Amino acid sequence: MTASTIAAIATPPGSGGIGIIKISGKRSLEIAAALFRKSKAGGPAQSAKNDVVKNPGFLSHRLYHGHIVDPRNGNVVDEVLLSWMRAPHSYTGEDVVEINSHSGTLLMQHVLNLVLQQGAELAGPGEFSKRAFLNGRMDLTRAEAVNDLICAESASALKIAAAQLSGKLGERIQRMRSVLISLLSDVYASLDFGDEIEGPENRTAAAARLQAEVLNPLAKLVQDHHELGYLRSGIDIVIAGAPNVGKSTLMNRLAGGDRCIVSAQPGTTRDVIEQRIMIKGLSVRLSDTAGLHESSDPVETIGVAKAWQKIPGADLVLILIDASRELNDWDVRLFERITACGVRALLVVNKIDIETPPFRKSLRGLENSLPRVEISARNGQHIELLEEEIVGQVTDGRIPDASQKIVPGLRHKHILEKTRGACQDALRGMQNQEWTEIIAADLEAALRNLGEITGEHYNEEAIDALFSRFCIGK
Ligand SMILES: Nc1nc2c(ncn2[C@@H]2O[C@H](COP(=O)(O)OP(=O)(O)OP(=O)(O)O)[C@@H](O)[C@H]2O)c(=O)[nH]1
Ligand SMILES: [Mg+2]
Repeated sequence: MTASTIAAIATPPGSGGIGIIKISGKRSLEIAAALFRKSKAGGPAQSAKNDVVKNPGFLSHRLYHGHIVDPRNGNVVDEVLLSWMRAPHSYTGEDVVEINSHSGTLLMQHVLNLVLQQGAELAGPGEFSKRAFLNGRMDLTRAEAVNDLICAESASALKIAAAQLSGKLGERIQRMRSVLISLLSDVYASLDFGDEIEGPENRTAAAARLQAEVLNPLAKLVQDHHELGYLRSGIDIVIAGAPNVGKSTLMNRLAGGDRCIVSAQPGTTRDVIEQRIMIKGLSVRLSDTAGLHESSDPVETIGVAKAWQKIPGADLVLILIDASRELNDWDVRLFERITACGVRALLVVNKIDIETPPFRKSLRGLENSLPRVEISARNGQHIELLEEEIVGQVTDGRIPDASQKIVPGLRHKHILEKTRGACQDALRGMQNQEWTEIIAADLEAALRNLGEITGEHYNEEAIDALFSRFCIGK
């Protein structure tokens, strides 16, 4: 357990009914008690057990009404509710005090300052969660899930975080670890006792077990990261095309608002405009971009460059073309250049309400090289079809129930792949009758790697980096 006592404002800044100042560490109750004047004089009822003996006047996990008083002048600062959660039965596993004050930026800062003046240190981002992890209150996957819950931007992201917080990913990892431990103990035994354990049939059985109980589940987790990652973080869709084809009109239509300027003048949009929207339950970051063409205007040129930067990283690009005019060489070159980026793309034929007869002939086969939807962004025709096609491109047509899913994040995926490499080496060793020591080393590496996901094995820098992405007060 860490020696210092830390404190921070745990609720978001701004005015509101209640704000919470959280203190964690050995001195938390002593510090809070120095600032708190309880409403009713005297201690709690006789039922008080150890808590009262150790900390006169306070029972763990109870709420106390009273006032925060500035000890330097006796002035009342706020009327509050105070709770004390005795170690180890708290979020961090340490003594924790929470002061529920009224929420105002200055007021809470004042209360926090008083707490710091009593000797608490200001908590860094994620420091409460880091202590919870270091004190064994939760493994790394669950600590990460707490942050995911806070940052979730869609219902599916919330469900995945909740499943991870309940320990689903951690349990899956632990199951594979225990298989590796069991395989390793057989390998060690064969080192001690020689051939009778290490015979070829035992190696075949060990290889089969490694494949079925570790390598296959590892592959499935990596696959789910790729295929279901959109449930966690949503997808990036970029609307791209020549000037004036109706990109901003489509953005406004899909977002159901008036976010982007639309005008008959080409070159209206000059920057990337992002908006988070939901399409049939799918969380989407939608980007409208500047019309792609060669411009002499320096501002427009920057906008076009930004659009090109955005395209390769998209999960899906909607390539818009305009049915009210013939396609020209530039349109075709644009189409080819976008598809050459290797991104998933959809051809969206816009303005079908004013389609011109020569348009079809000018398509030159483009219409068959990508999935295609024909719409009128202005009057909303076939927008529903477009939305279905978008969802179909990312999923197999149906968004699965995220509460049943384990979807590893990016950090997990990297470690899972590393583990897979080590397991494949061990498997090859078993199949090729390699030295037992070499197989043992590969299995040990795999075990260590998996331990990085749950936090059994960690290096301090990586842990600091991970928790520093959390918010202050969590
Ligand atoms: N008739 C018709 N007009 C449309 C449709 N979509 C867009 N327009 C019109 O086309 C013009 C250009 O629309 P924008 O949405 O500004 O086009 P853009 O691709 O964003 O243009 P830039 O930002 O200049 O590249 C506007 O006058 C729109 O009203 C459509 O489906 N049908
Ligand atoms: Mg525009």
